[in-house]
Amino acid sequence: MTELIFATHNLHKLQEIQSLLPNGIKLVSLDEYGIMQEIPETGATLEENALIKCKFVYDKTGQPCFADDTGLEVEALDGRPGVYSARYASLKKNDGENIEKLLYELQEKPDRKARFRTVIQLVWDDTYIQFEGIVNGKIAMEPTGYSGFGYDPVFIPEGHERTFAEMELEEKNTMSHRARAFEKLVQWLSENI
Ligand code: ITT
Repeated sequence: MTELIFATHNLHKLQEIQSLLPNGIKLVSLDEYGIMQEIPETGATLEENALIKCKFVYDKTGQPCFADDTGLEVEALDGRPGVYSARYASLKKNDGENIEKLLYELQEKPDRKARFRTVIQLVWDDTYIQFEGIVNGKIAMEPTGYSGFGYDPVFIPEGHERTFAEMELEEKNTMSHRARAFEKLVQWLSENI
């Protein structure tokens, strides 16, 4: 059994990845290692933040681990909120306020194209490697649905009529940015360990 620490404090991310795990991989949470403090995200890109989070945990534990940094990139806002998605409206990391600000900024804009981008950083025996996952879509006119987290109530993936928040976790996992990045990680592990 391969044990991998997931360097996140976000229980929704943990739940999504948990349900994507193939046989033979066991996920270990930060709680199980007693790592409770918030990991500073001071990078200027998703790539930098994923590396910071992963390295923080690897330096403390020496165990194989990975981190996920995700951003919502909105075309009409030149890619914002992007790496600042969590603290878009304020330093408080409040999902409701972030959505409110996003809808306000898009009020006058006809182009509502957006994408979620996830960068997963893995460290395995001193090998550092990143995997990217992207899902294209658009921003809804108003929040709908109660599943998921973050910006899910306003994100409609391409080819669908419903937001991620109107989908069960299993359906989101068939197409999400996170699932696509994690799939690449699993593939890498199957070829390299
Ligand atoms: P960790 O750093 O502990 O992993 P976090 O919640 O701070 O957790 P991020 O910095 O990656 O994670 O998240 C950036 C923002 O994007 C934050 O507001 C999330 O709620 C949002 N987000 C991330 N993944 C999402 C998803 O799958 N659906 C909707 N919103 C998401």
